[in-house]
Formats: sequence, structure tokens, C-alpha cells
Amino acid sequence: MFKWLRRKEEPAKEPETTSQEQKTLWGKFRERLSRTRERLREGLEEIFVVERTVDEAFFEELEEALITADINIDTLKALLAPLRVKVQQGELLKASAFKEALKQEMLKILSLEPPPFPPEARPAAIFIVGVNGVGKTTSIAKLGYRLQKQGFSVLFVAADTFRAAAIEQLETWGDRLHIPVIKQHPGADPSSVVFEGLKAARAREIDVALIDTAGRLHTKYNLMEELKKMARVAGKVLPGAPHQNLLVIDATTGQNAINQVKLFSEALSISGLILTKMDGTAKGGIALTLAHLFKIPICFVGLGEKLEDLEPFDPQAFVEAIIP
Ligand SMILES: Nc1nc2c(ncn2[C@@H]2O[C@H](COP(=O)(O)OP(=O)(O)OP(=O)(O)O)[C@@H](O)[C@H]2O)c(=O)[nH]1
Ligand SMILES: [Mg+2]
Repeated sequence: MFKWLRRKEEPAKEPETTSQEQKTLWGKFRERLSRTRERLREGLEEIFVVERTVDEAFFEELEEALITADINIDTLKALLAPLRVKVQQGELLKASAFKEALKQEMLKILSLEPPPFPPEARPAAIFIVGVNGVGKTTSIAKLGYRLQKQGFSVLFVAADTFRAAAIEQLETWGDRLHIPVIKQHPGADPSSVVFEGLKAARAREIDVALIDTAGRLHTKYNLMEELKKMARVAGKVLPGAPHQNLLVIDATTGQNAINQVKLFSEALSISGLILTKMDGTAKGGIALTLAHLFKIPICFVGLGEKLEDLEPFDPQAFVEAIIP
């Protein structure tokens, strides 16, 4: 309780405090999405010639470009249907007007309010889940760094016991950030690590516990059952835990991301997505696809391998970045 009071008196250390800084961050976001821009541009720049008339050929070219950018066919239909109606009614007949309307439709799909981060509970327990190699551990480090800058105390829980290297990787980040890491030996029961980790978080009056989980087990069935068990155990230590389950998706995986969201949603209630490796994709449309198909908000995007390369998702900046 007192920690809250103390924290409130501290100056906000959030990087995005002034509008000037905000602009720079947006600029960085756009710059990092440059490949997405270029790739889409190849198609879109020609399509959106200012005075071009919106006709059937225009729609065909646009659809092709958007599908190439990883926008799923159902999402594409939902996106374009209201625009087609307007065109039939004699509106949006020029590419320039159409482009602005398209951006608005994209924003409608993307405007899902992410849950507050960190969640209010103290300690707050956050599970970071996803298939192997998507960037879970790196995202935990980035989130830990971010939370620390905001004045929160953080603890890492090494519940990915599948590989020794996974525990070491989290410890390395913990050392670097001076964030304690609760771990057991490789091969230990992940639920037992969660149990110990959250007990430690409570005893040490930690604000946020970030729980690293395995991306693979011997079978998918086991992985999902294991996650459910871990969540149940978390709830036994802290009421209402896990307070958030964030699913990490590698933005370069394309349409396979749909299966991953389905799979993890069956095991846990997914509060939000972290889309990583946005800096490494020439596409980016998967953000729209997942928001449309699952109505799960995108909370953060990963734009590089460094600690500061994680930003809250900004739908406006995203849309401006993908549409020239
Ligand atoms: N370019 C780029 N690389 C990233 C990003 N996020 C993670 N990576 C890299 O992706 C690789 C895998 O990241 P990890 O954090 O180890 O992924 P993981 O999901 O924990 O993997 P497992 O523990 O094996 O399941 C590492 O080389 C990271 O540096 C990102 O936003 N951009
Ligand atoms: Mg990992």
C-alpha cells in the first residue's frame, strides 16, 4: 500500500511524456516498419495514384497487395465491404478519398482497448506464452526494463524449465537489469516454479511478476495442459492470478499465427498480444488479421532485439506506416 503512495510521488519516468518525444517515438516506429512500408508500397503506391478512379481493376490490385502483406482473406473482405458499398453509392470514387477511408476502416479493426499494464493487483502475475522462438524471454526482459523505468519493482519467474539455456538466458537479463529471478533446476515442474516464484513475489512485496514459459514440450497437448496447471497454481498463491496472459506472436510467421492464437486461447484466456520482430517483416498485415479474427488487443510490438525496442502498439502510427 505504502509502495503505491511512494510511487505516486515519484516523477513519471515514462519515456513518452512530451508531445515532442512522442513524435520521435512515432518516427522511430515508422522507420522501423520501413520494410513493411516498402513492400506494401511496391503495390500500393501505384494503386493510390491521386486521381485514379476506383473501379474493379483498382479493387483487384488492392486486394492482391493487401493479401501479400499477410492480411487474411476474411479480414480483407470485412475491411473492403463497407468501402465497396460507398463506392457503389457514388462516394470514394477517387483513390485519394478511398485511401483515407481505408485507413479509417483499418483503425476501426485495430481500436481494441488494451488492458492496463501492469494490471492493478499487487503482486500482479503475468504469464508470457507463445510457441518456441517467438521472443518470449526477450519480451520479458523488455517489459521488465519498461516497468522498472516506470518505478515498479519486478521479479522474473523462470518457468520454462524445458532447457537449461532458457533459465540461463532469463538469469542473464535479470543480472543486467538487477531483477531477481526465481528458478529451479532444468526439467523441474514448471508449476512448482510458478508456486515458488509467486510466493517470493508476495513475500518481497514485488509489484509485477513476469513468468517465462516454455514454447515447447514433447507434445502440444502437454504444453497446453501444463499451462492450465500453471495458471491454476498461480491462482492458489495469488487471488485472481494470472492477472494477464500475454501471447507472443512473431510477426514474420504469417498466417500460421492464426493457429497459434487459437491453440493458446483454448488453454488460457489471452488478455493481449505482443507482436515481435515487426522490424524484420516486410508485411505487418498479421496485426490487422489477428485483431479482426480474435478481437484480442495488441498490447506491445517488438521492433528489435534491444531492451528499449518494445513499444505499446499505436494503431494510428501503424496504419500510417503501412499505407503510403
Ligand atoms: N529483430 C527482432 N528480434 C527479436 C525480437 N524479439 C525477439 N527477438 C529475437 O528472437 C530470438 C528468440 O527470442 P527469445 O526471446 O529467446 O524467444 P523465446 O520465445 O523465449 O524462445 P524459446 O525460449 O526457445 O521458446 C532472439 O534472437 C531474440 O533476440 C524483435 O522484436 N525483433
Ligand atoms: Mg525463452
